[in-house]
Amino acid sequence: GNGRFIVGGNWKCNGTRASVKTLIEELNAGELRDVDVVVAPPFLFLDEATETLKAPYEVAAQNCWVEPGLVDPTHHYDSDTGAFTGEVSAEMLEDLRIPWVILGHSERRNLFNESNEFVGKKVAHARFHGLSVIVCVGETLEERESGKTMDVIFAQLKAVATEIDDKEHSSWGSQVVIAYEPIWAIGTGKVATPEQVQDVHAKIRQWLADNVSEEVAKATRIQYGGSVNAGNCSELARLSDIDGFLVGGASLKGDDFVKICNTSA
Ligand code: G2H
Repeated sequence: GNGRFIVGGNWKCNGTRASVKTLIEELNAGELRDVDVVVAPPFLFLDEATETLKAPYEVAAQNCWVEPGLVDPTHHYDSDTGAFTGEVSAEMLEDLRIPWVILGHSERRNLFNESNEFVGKKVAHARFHGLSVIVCVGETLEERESGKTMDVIFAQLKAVATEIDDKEHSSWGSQVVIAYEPIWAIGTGKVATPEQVQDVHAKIRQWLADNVSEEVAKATRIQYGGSVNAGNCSELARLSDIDGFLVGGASLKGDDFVKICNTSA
């Protein structure tokens, strides 16, 4: 792996006041080794998580807004606040000192029709507001079976790379994490094989070397996401191009999540 192992807990649209309290207590009770951990509760619980989760846990939002028509998302100060009922802006996350945001999760892309271009603009705008980003990429089963996996992923990466200006590229390594999540492995219990994951991760890294820079390619951390659990994480963590996990279902169980976080140590 490259850089420090990083594990994200994507709670998705789960949690009650009571369950969140319990989960945060479980996480605080866990002993983390040498690892970065980013926990992403629904918006309503971000503030509570920020207040009560102890270091080294950091908090992420699961999404944030940017106006799709925005021409240059890196040079507009206040373009994402305003008449956008129901949305939460990158500026608000910055103001609340939420350090991370997950963008381009396949559930956003598929259920809410977020295009590659829109996700790219969101990433650039979030970076503009100083947020670190976990950007998700991945193919459907149909795309994999028709041999289009890397075309799909490269198009998703390109949309991000074109929106971020050159200056930002040097900070990709620490502040832009790529999560490879094959859609057919999400919440299905079907984990991609270690060979499949290593193959895609290595190709993502090569793409970064060819299209961004060698430096960024080396420094960028690439997570695997899709039915990761306490039982299958060790085998995956051994692969050379896996720098962490993005965990959904298993991040709702404190003990399991802490185990997954400590896989690499
Ligand atoms: C993939 C993952 C977390 P799960 O979406 O982003 O979820 O671990 O439940 O497959």
